[in-house]
Order: sequence, then C-alpha cells, then structure tokens
Amino acid sequence: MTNITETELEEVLDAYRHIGTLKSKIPYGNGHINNTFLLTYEIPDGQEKRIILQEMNREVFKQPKELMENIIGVTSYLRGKIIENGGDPERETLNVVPADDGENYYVDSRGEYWRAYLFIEDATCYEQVETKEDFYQSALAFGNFQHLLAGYPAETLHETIPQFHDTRKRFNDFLRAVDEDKLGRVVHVRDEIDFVMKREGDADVFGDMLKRKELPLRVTHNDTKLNNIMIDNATRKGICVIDLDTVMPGLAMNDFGDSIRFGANTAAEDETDLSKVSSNLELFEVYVEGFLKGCQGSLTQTEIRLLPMGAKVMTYECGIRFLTDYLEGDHYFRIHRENHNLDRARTQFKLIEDMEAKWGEMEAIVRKAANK
Ligand code: ADP
Ligand code: GN1
Ligand code: MG
Repeated sequence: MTNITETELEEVLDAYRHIGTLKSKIPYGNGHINNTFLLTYEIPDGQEKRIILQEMNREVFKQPKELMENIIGVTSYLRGKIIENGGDPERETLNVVPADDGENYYVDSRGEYWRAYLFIEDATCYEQVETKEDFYQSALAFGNFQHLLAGYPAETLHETIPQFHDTRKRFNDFLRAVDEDKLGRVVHVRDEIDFVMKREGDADVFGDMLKRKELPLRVTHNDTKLNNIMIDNATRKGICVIDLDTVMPGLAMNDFGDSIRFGANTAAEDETDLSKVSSNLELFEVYVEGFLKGCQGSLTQTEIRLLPMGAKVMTYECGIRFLTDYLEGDHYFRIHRENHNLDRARTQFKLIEDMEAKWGEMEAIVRKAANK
C-alpha cells in the first residue's frame, strides 16, 4: 500500500470525470487492506452522486486484473439473481463504475490499480454489533450470499490470494517469521508464541478433512467481518455484502467463523484492555440461527457440527496472521499505532481462551439450532 500525494490522487480523479463535477473527497472506512475514498459529485441534473474510489492493495492482491474479473463475474451473477427476486441491483450488490475510457479499473502512472463503486446510500457498515437483531440480519445476508452463489461456476474464479484460509500455511509462515525475527521482536511475544504453538493441531483440522474429501468446497466470501456488510438504515436488513476481493472456493465454516470472531467479540478487534474481550454466546446463538436460515438447508451435517470449530480456527488463523505481521514489520495489515498488530493478535488469543471455556455451550447451541 502506498501513501498517495494530492497530485497522484488528482491524476486518478481525472480518469473518472464523466461521473460529474467533483465536490469533495475524503478518506473513508476502516478496512485494513485497500485505500478507500468517498467522492461526492454534482451530476448534470443538479443532484449529488456518491462514489467509493479504491486503490487496490497490490502487496496483497498481486493480480489486480484477475481480481477485477472476479468482481465483475460475481457482481453480474448476483445482479441477475437480485433482479429475478425483484430486488434493487443498485443497492443489493456492488456496482463497478467504469473509468472515462470504459475500463473497469484505472492504472495510474505509478502502476497502481484503482476502481470505483456506486456508494450504497442509506445503509451503514457497523464496526461493532449494536443490536442482536442487526447481527442476526448480517448472518442471514452472509448465509444467503453463499446460497445465491451456489450455482456460480467456481472454476472460473481466480484465486486472488493463494491459500488464503489454509491455516497450516499460515502457521508455517508464522514459524518462519519467528525463526527469522527480522526486527528482533520475538523477545516481546514469547507468551503469544507459546499460545500459538500449543494449539498447532487446530491448524490442520479442516485441511485434513478436505484431503479426506469430508468437506465440500463452496463459493464463499472469506472475509465476513461485520464491516463488510451494509445494513439498511430503514429496514435494518443486511442489504448488501461488500468487499468481494476474496470471493473464492472455500469452506462454509470459515465464513461463519470469521463473522463470530469479529462480530461476537464484546470488544473491538484492537482493544487493549483484554478484560473487555470475550465471545458473546447470545450473539453466537443468533448468528448460528441466521446463518443456517440464510444457507437454506444447503449445509451438510458435518459442516453444521463444525461451526464452533470454524469460529475457533478463524480466530486462531487471524491471530497468527496479526502476530506474523507484527514480527515481519507490519507490511500487510494497515496499522494506526505502534504495536497495533500485536494488540489485534492478543484480542484474538483472548477470544480463543474464552471459546475454549465455552466450548460445550457453543456445541449445544449449534445442536439446538440444527434440530429446530
Ligand atoms: P478493505 O478491503 O480495505 O476492507 P472495503 O471494500 O471493505 O475495503 O471498504 C472499506 C470500507 O468502505 C467498508 O468497510 C465500508 O465502510 C466502505 N465501503 C466500501 N464499499 C462501499 C460501497 N459500495 N458503499 C458504501 N460504503 C462502502
Ligand atoms: C482484512 O479487508 P478487511 O479489512 O475487510 C483481511 C481479513 C482479516 C481482517 C481482520 C484480504 O479484512 O482476512 O480477517 O482484515 N482481508 C484480507 O480484521 O487479508
Ligand atoms: Mg473490508
């Protein structure tokens, strides 16, 4: 990710002049990966039009053209489904706005890739759950997203980040970072390293089952944080799933699990007071109910049984990724303060301890919801 100057941004804005007269531009959102701006234009009829402009993170997404092919493929497919169901395709999926030259992305003179989306109006991205009902609606929407994409030709999707949720690979990358200790930070995180090492077995649970063909690969979102869904301000429904950069073949439990990791946390992902961090079982329960309903009976018994494991594995993997990035000098996740990735890793490990203490209850909640 690069820091862009005003002149560099001007060049990009110049490539989208057909939208209207630019009134304002502000950095936007709390994503850790892309560089996002909210643009407000005046259009010929005198009205305002808002656009999301993003610089794609090229350290993370090495093949931006292929990434955009995925986005266009998936959003066109969803558009068809939304129209079939009588929905509003301008609000219920992302819509790429082409540049002046008609391309779906713009490459600036530094070689950085940009894209624009219609801004989804009258809807909100939450950083933390405010009501149980909102969380239920987000579960319904993420479950339904997976259900809607069940017929998508998975073989046409590019793998935008190879082995994205291969937890064993993440574990091995972590071991390498510890071994190399490029910044001499290992000495500060001995306890965290021990924590990860003790749970090494969790890195292989899903990978081993996949090898034994006990789990189906589905077209999944793979980044199902609460702030990757827009909740309609009026109806309070999960109106649109956004951040489609990682839509790839994956596991249902991981989509479920990443939502629990982030949304059922009683504190922020980067909370430094760990006494505030726990996994809320009431939120876990509503999410299980919403997700099963959204998937509309498509999950196998094995997948359902493994939902708690999905929550644990996603939290473990994410904790490992934050800690690895801390050890390697914070080049992957955007940070806003010193030790930010370490703080994020610590919240993940606290969540795991809490889930381990609540394991029986989590399994009972899933059994109850599955038998309803
Ligand atoms: P990142 O990969 O960095 O997380 P996202 O695509 O999730 O990037 O975008 C960052 C934030 O920008 C989102 O969390 C959301 O708040 C906002 N955002 C992104 N796309 C839209 C959109 N089409 N309409 C409204 N807000 C959006
Ligand atoms: C990143 O892009 P964003 O902020 O929605 C990351 C996820 C992590 C998450 C942790 C492409 O999500 O995998 O779980 O941060 N996305 C990518 O908050 O690596
Ligand atoms: Mg995001």
